[in-house]
Amino acid sequence: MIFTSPWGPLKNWPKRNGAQYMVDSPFRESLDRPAFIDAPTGEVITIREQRTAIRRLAARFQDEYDLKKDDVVLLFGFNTIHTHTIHMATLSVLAVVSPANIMYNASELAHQASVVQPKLVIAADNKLDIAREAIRHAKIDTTVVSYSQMQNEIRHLIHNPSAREQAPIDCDGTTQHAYYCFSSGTSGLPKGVITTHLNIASNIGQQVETNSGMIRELHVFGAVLPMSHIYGLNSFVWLSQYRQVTCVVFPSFDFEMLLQSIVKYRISMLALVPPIILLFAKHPLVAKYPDIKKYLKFVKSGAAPISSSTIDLASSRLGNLDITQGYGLTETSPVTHTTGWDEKGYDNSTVGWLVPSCEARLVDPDTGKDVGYNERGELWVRGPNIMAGYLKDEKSTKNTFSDDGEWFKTGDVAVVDKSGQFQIVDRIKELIKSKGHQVAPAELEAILLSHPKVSDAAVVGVRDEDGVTELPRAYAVLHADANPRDVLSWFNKKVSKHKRFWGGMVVVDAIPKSPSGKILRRFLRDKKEEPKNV
Ligand code: 4UV
Repeated sequence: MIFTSPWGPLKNWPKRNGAQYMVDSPFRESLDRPAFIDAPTGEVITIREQRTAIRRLAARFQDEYDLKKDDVVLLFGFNTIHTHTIHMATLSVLAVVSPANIMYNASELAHQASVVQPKLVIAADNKLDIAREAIRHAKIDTTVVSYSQMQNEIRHLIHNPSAREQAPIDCDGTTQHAYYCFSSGTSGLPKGVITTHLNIASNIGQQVETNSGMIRELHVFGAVLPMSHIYGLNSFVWLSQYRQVTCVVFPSFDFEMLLQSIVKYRISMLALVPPIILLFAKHPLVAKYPDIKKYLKFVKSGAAPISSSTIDLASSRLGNLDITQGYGLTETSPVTHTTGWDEKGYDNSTVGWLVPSCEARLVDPDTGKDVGYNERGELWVRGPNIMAGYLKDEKSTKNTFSDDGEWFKTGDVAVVDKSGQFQIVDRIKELIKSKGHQVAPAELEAILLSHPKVSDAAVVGVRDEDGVTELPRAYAVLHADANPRDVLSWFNKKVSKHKRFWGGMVVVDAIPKSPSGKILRRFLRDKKEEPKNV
């Protein structure tokens, strides 16, 4: 049974350069409106300045950095008011943006760099050492520049009328690569997701054509989430600018600065992840800023499951504003489900309806047969926003699509009710979501197993006390003379902070496996007794 969007098909399939799609936005706010404001300093770039900067930076990328079609720019930075300019200038010249998680250490970044082979790396000033070490590890010959240098170049270009300008080069957006974000998909190590110009631009259209409250009103967006992850990338780099709303940028997460900034900049729309919604629900600081209720109108939660009770609690503390859920994956560019144009009948325990031109099936993973309304099945989707595949990884690409190549298998289990609203009820893939960040168990297991005193290991996600995030937990079989604490501190030095075993490390005699040798993750995840942590 194929489920379809209540909004029908997408009216406009943007098949050209995505940077041109942005310029052609039908929204016509004043060009003097701030496009981005830096929350800590108040620095502004207007829509007009940004448009000029994109054309001039595109030319500079060609002339000074020799960027050509299909070259890759690896971005290893915090959110800035110029991130959008860098993305659009790169896409304008048909080069590809590969954004990396700013929390990565050198070996994690080296993995991404060795897959995408960047021609240019732009790294945050305090991350240049990590970027250079990663490039050495990956044995790549590339140019590394700092964000402050790039930002100074952009500021200079805005005020240099003699600078050459390059408009977005026309291309076939259905095949031209735009992004390589990294996702572990259903299993294994993080892989480069090929997002085409059509994928990302159509996903903006798919949201705009639902005309949800988020888009209908002229909001001020708060960009708290990293623009290096598909959720922040889509919401702030793309949707906010297509809608021509002002976007207030937070280089890193600081809850009090967020609360202050909601009042200072009159932020009305926030796209968040469940642990931040929980702060709004429970943190005492919220009471210190009663005016946030005046400004905040719309909050979205996505990237991980959240309970209705947490949503309701946060909503009531914020003057009963709308908190809705969105759902998506890096591989789906990302939004496949959202709320409606007036949110009538919307149930906040669901992720809403399919977006235009996105179709779904629910398939019983055991029998391979489709299920109907109110039955659990793995969510399969298709539409213009589904990735072209994993970069240089045909096997993983093949495994993640149905045998006929038509349907993308999300690895999530969903239920749909008669109104067409989907609820995400389980995850059958290995992936752990820790505070909205992806953690790939296979990656952590491989690191643990490289310790000479670890003979077997499995990593699963466990829920934290508040139930708003998962934490990685290891089960390890150790040699008799191993000291578990030493193993753990050795491991912690090898991974970025969000991948540490915050859910503990449990020493066991054996890892439960299927006859074919697959780790029985569900058995470990469902273990009820509290294990003895190291
Ligand atoms: O690949 P990824 O890290 O991608 C994301 C994207 C989340 C977005 C993006 C845009 C939105 O507008 C939005 O509302 C949400 O997280 O991880 C994909 C996996 O995260 C889980 C699910 O297991 C996906 O396969 N996930 C994402 N959203 C939800 C979720 C949700 N609302 N409820 C439950 N799980």
